[in-house]
Amino acid sequence: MARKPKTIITCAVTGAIHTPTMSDALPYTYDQIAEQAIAAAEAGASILHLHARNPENGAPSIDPKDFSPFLARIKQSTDAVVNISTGGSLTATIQERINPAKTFKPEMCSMNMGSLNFSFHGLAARYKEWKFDWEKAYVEGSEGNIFRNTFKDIKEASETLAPDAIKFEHEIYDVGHLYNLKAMLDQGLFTAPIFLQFVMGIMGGIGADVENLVFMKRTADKLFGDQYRWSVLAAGAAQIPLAVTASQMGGHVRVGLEDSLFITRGELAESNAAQVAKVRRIIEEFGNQVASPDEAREILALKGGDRVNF
Ligand code: KMH
Ligand code: ZN
Repeated sequence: MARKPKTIITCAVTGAIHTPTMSDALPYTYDQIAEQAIAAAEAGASILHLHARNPENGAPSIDPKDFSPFLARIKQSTDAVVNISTGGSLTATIQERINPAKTFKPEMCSMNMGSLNFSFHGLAARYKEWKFDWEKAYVEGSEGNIFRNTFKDIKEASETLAPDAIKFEHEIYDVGHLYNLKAMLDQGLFTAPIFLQFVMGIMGGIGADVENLVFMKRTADKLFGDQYRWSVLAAGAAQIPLAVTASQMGGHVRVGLEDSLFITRGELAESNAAQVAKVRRIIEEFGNQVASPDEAREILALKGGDRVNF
């Protein structure tokens, strides 16, 4: 019998959705981001999806100077693949958003495959007191946000980053984004194997349930045949259940405090590593093996950790 392919765990360490008030575990200083990323890698994450934050107040940052300190530490302490977000702001231009990836030339970066309403304003009602001034308006203001990723934006991003051989984590928030990706793949903008991240449960995107996942996967099979690898991230309480389902369907998984602050329904996770350890334990109990960073490099055809600029 053929061996089951290994499962890649990505850990998205801090993101730009949650705010410091929502969990004491959410890392935002350079040291906290580095320490939690390294611990997540030690727990079994072979890819680290990284955003930066202002180290004083935890506000999301896309300034390369807020990436440098933790990138250097992560590189010294782990062999994990670094994936830098190009979606760290719902209001900045595409050139501003890709600046960190252009600067540091990581092995991977995110690539958001369509424009959508992207809102988490519903979280605001849960908190009466906020740790920092910016948080309440930021969370409430997402009700009016359009996350802009036009065809032109995506083309500009991929053409700017192409000379650096960065593999994209294509963020697919709904089924139409698969068709966007297909059209752009056919134009020669991306290199196979492409890596799809099915993003489920964001307000503005597809809901997080198994039927939707099967539909997305079937559509991807139809469009991309054997030219793609895939993973699932589900927001909030669906995170670990849908990750386990994905792993049983032959997909890879993404966890991390970027997309869910919880370890189980109603209980905050104490760290990113705790979520990685939990999903790893379950998927191994169900018969899968977790990919090492070098195995992830092979599965996704990455350029190698020695060809980055940090
Ligand atoms: N937090 C995800 C829902 C990006 O960084 O480019 C979206 C995301 C986008 O990870
Ligand atoms: Zn992200």
